[in-house]
Amino acid sequence: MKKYILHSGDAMPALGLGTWRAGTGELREAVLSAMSVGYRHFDCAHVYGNEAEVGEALSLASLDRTDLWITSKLWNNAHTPEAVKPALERTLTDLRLDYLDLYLIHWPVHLVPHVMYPQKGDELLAWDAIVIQETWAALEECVAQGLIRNIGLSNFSIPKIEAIRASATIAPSVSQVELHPYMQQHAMKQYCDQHKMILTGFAPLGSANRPAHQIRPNDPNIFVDETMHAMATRLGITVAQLALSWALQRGVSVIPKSTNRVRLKENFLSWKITLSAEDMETMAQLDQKLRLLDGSHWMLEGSPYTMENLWG
Ligand code: NDP
Ligand code: 1BO
Repeated sequence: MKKYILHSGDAMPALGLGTWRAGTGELREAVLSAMSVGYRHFDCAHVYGNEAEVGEALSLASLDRTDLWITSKLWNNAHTPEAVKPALERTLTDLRLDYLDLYLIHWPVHLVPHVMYPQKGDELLAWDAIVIQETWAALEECVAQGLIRNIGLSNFSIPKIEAIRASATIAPSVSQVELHPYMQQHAMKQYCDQHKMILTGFAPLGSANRPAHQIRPNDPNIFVDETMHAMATRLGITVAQLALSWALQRGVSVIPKSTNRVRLKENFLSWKITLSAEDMETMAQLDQKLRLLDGSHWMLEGSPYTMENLWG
């Protein structure tokens, strides 16, 4: 498997398994299947509510810890500096690990402590209510204590990453953002290359299983895209493999979710596919700069978050 080298010198497998919205009871088997197929990178998060299932599967594997790459994410209700280490320890306990390879701040959104999913606007705190640089410093302290090897950001815009970099002792090593043929993230890729950060694309297949309230009637779907379908057929690969190999060939890390053994293997094999320059160019033409997961669920009535201040 192709690997990307982070600031620390650690090597992250380019393709990993996503775990969001994997059904209860099916993720343990999916992680075991994935490991048998060759996956070594797993993308987790406390808010997914299934880290214990991942941990159970990891504990059953006969792989060295150093052969695995485990990412998790700090949830939005634990951004105060004193909340960071307890949140990390909970994740480590659930995953049955001594350390994480990578820990990301999940969203640039603060929630009132103990609120997992806000139901009303006053359960969200304004962005300046917590100094995110202090959250970052608490993560750096966890690195110093050997609980995390690398730290990064998820759903952070370039100006928000810059604000962290300005005072960081340990620079962010990964930016995880939505990335698929309709949301290609060229500016973020250029920024990451400039700062030797790794860009990880979430929802690389278009997140068909995202919550219903996040699906708009006219949202495009890579699986019914005529251009992609024709190209995949000509190349003798699947549309999923086309989307994943296109991202990998751009130097992006991808974390497709599947709990189906056949699709797990199909996705994994994408790293062996090479597309021609012409096919890469055709894929580039599909960009719509379209967020399928646009964060509108943070914009409840009375919430301090807007599209402009979330993504700007
Ligand atoms: P994906 O783009 O990975 O799509 C997953 C969906 O595609 C599932 O319904 C899956 O079904 C289906 N699928 C998987 N492989 C194939 C295939 N080969 N052919 C057809 N269908 C397929 O969406 P996600 O939203 O899950 O994103 C991937 C991961 O990124 C998440 O699981 C999570 O780890 C991370 N993420 C991070 C976010 C963040 O805020 N940082 C936000 C969103 C995601 P099935 O399982 O049945 O195969
Ligand atoms: C709200 C959680 C999005 C998936 O990471």
